[in-house]
Amino acid sequence: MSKQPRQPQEMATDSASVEAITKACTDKVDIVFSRSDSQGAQCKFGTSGVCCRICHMGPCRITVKNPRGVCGADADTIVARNYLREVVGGAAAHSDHGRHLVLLLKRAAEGTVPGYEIRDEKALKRIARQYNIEISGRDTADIASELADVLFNELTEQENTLKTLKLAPLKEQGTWKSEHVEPLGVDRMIVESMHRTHMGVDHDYRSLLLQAFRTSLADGWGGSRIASMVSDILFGTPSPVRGDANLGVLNKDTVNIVVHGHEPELSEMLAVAVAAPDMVEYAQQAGAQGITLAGICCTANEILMRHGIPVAGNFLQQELAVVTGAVEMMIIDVQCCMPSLPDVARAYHTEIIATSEIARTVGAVSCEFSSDNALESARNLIKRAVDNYKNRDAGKVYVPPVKQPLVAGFSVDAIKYMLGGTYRGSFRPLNDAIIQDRIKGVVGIVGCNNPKTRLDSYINAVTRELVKKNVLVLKTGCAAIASAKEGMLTPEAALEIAGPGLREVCETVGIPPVLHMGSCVDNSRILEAATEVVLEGGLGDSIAGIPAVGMAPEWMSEKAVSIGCYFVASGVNVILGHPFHVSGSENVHKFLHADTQQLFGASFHECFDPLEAAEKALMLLDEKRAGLGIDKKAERKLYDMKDRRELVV
Ligand code: SF4
Ligand code: MSK
Repeated sequence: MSKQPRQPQEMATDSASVEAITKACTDKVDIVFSRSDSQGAQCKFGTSGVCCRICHMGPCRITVKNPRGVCGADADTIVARNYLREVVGGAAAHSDHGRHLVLLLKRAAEGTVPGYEIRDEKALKRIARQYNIEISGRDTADIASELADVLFNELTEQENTLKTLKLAPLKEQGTWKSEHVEPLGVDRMIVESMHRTHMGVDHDYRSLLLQAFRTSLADGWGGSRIASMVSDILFGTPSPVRGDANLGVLNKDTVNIVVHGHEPELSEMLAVAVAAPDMVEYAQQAGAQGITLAGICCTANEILMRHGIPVAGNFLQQELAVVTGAVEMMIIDVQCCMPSLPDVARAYHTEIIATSEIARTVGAVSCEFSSDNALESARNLIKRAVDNYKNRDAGKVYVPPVKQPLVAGFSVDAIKYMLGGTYRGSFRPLNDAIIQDRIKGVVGIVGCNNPKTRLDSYINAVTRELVKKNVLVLKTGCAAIASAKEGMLTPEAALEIAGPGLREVCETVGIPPVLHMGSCVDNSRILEAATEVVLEGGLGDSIAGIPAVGMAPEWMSEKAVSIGCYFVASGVNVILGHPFHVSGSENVHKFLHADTQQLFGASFHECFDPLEAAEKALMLLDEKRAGLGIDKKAERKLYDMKDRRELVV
């Protein structure tokens, strides 16, 4: 049974998306929102997690009448197994992304990939030191090569725990050891989890769920952290940069190229190549005013943070960018690229180019990208896009004139610098502001869009509410783009609604109250920031103790499940805007939403309304503040000489 189709205004919040959805209807193009509506009510066995198709005695579905599958597995086992496999999918995606970057680092160090180099030597040395790599008297390539070997080993290590875990506070490291969730090499964890979920292996839901947290730690403190670190070394550590966001960044008078996906390897080269005078001239000869390069999803975040390249939109806007009729080429690589793109593109002149050897899409042109001749590949793609300009049908072009300015690029290094200055970069002002209750705490709002929710509505409502209540908000992924489109990433706009304490701090140090920290793998930067807060002192000795909350309002991907798990395992409570597929097992639900408090000091929480979520986040922050004894306003006491003598120092 189909759901009642929604009107465009019920599908999206921003006017650019509403206009583009309306255009898609006029152009008779099937897009994600219409497909979601026509899917109808979703299968209850799937949404509750009790459908098992792990072996061919099944598929089996658990019901009150049939509480066990053919092999005897009950709902607890089946739900936990399915959940662990979701974490595996997410951890694998992030970590394979990290692997490609480490391979590139190794080849850059060897000098075999022209165009790629170590752009951030300072980051290389800082990170090498963290792994006890000798740096004095050695040249950059030598250090980079050894670091690449160490990081390869983090992926493949068979017997020892990840070295990268050492970047976490000691208390968290101790927790992971005592709860037996310290991960070994990332690949080993992923393979072991697949083995444990094979028919007839691990049947204890607790054991399966602990393995889910262990695998997720291999992602957050392993694969993802490695991806962020190596990106910084190769492409530069992000620092605040201005940009624009929403479909209006596409220019009807230029050739438009949109990059979409996750890996920055090619998009970095495109960012360089697109500015070359001969490329611009080539476009002008074709009758265009120039070339516009823009991004979608996390590729957008990567090149925004390092080059200020504009963002055309987040996850649910990928098809809408094509629907403008003004895109000559969309270049896709891995993760979050919808297989529908070539179908949508057929209604216009857009070429969909798939560049990853592991990600083919029927109907897309496969142009495998090789880092051996990256700049040349990038230039060839740009020329191809320009050549396609003549095929544009002016009658089908409509670019909604909507975009918002933004500031992005808040790596931990950049935040430290903004807070403490060049010579004494530190988190001290932030810690002090939290202790003095000018800032209530920090909330990381991350993750995707999901057509079940009106695009960006939950993300933006909860962000506004938290900023009003003096909460500093850290953002990544498509949630960051949602704020960008709403104008909440400009210091001016957001400060207007910020609570007085937060506003005072932000104005003093010159940061906006909503900080764009990067792409999906950059959620590891949020953990890095939390670690800095702990190391700075005055707020306890563990991430689990600090007033910090994670939130995934409109999430959809397996990566979000893994991210949620490594946040919880790192001591950060996580609020979900819609539930996991685990309601078919009370035990699994309870383990994830309550029992982990005993293990990690944090758990998952479900809030389906954004204002309720904001309230819950404030309550969780207050609980942590009470745990630290900073919940009461310190009374100011004037000491006389007698008091001073009695002070024990
Ligand atoms: Fe059914 Fe067990 Fe096979 Fe799953 S593993 S499909 S529950 S028989
Ligand atoms: S792109 S995983 S939709 S955040 Fe990283 Fe956006 Fe989610 Fe993909």
